[in-house]
Amino acid sequence: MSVNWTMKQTKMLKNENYIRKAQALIPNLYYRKETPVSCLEYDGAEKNLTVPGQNKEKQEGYGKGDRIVFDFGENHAAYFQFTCRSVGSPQDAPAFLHIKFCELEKEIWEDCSDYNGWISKAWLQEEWLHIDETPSQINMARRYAFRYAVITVLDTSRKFHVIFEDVERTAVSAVRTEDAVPLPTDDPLLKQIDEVSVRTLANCMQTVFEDGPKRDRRLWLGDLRLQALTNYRTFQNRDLVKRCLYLFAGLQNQDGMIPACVFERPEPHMDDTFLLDYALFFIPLLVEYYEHTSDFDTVAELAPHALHQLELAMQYVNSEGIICAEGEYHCFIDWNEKLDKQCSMQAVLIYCLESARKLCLLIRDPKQEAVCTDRKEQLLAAARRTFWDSRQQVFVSGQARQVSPASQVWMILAGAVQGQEAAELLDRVSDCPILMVTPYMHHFYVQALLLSGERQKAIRHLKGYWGGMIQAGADTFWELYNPENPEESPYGSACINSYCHAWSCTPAWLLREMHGVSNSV
Ligand code: RAM
Repeated sequence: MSVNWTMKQTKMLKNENYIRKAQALIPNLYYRKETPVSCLEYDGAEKNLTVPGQNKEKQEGYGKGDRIVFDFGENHAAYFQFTCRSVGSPQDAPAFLHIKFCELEKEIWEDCSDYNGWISKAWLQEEWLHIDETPSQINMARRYAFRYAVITVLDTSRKFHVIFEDVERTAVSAVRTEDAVPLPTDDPLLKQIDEVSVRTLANCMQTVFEDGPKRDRRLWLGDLRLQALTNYRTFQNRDLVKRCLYLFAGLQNQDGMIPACVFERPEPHMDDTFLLDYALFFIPLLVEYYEHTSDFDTVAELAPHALHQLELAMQYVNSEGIICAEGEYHCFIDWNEKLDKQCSMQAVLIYCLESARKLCLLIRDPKQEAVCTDRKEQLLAAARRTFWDSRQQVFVSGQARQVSPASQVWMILAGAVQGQEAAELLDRVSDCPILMVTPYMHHFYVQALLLSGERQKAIRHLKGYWGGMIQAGADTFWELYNPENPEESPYGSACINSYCHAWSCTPAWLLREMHGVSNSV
């Protein structure tokens, strides 16, 4: 599979006033020096890390083919630095090193040299270094996401070997995990899931809410919404959300559509990627921002842009009341390539019409509010007519009338079915082969369970799915997790997957909500 969401001939309309407001909110970052909790060796053949002999580390040093793993104990967005010294005869050649940064232990053994997926291999976290003089203090310029730094000595010479000293990393984030509002639970697994969620979010909070510190390291709208919601309950950093709101509102295409993602540097600019569901999520994002901050001025200023996303989407609603933007705009929903998204997209539109209705109430526009209510009813009725399969008692999607959990989840979130009926609907697709593969989609599944009154099942799912990642070695949650296929990747290889991905941080929000932790900022 290869995905192309690029829109040709896109012009950027930049609102300098909004961008100025966004730039005034660039946060100061926290930097923390950390040293490895252990230094280990392995020979490459065996997946076995061993403690190096005292001699080797200090006197003999490391030569061609040696590999050393510095384990920092936890995955973090960080800069890496060390001193390289030589031992033996005078250094008569450069020391040649390969350095690889791994979020998970399994990546230490992974050979990604033949990676040929559709996302750039430049995201692979590795560097080749020539060190001409020793001792040399090496400060690696790029920021990485890693728990393990793996140094392979590609060559020294017959005359000298190298040793590594003062190995440390400088972890960086806009927040400190210790400042997160605590979760009052005695359940050890939920505590652990929460800790990992909070760490995941903290790593993704940089000068914007990044999707992942390994990749793509930028602000995506769908990810932002879930991060913002989790942030209100944990770090309560209102300004970072506000900054991101202004970045999106300040960078639109010629039709006023908000892009799926934006870049910060060298100057804020938009990507020419547009996703209809993401653009629509600007509406609930803004309403939720108000609900958690009471910042009316920002909401009033940005509301017209939010409501405009609705107008853009409504253009694609056909005479039967069904959204058909295919060929014009894509929508995301989940990374399962087999998923038919038509039904989910209709539900997202209905869901966002409800948010738009709330927004109109907030800005005291009763006329618009009534329009939203009418449209919502029409689209709901059309959805029931078109997608409800009364024989199977499920929502189906597309020409092939595909049954998927995603379609049911989104229809429940859109309010098409409620209570016991919704709970039974979710039960009916529990064995469906069209799996949800991202924590992003699993999050909405948990929300649908909660909305259907299935609290116990929601907790069970949190424990099973997010707990499953922990069992598989996660200390931050992943971009993608399919328990049935651990190597699943939308990009052609798991080498490029991100193992600290913000949209998977939501248990920290859901659990606080379930435990009644307040949400004011
Ligand atoms: C991925 C990003 C991001 C997601 C988009 C749709 O490449 O990492 O998390 O929002 O795709």
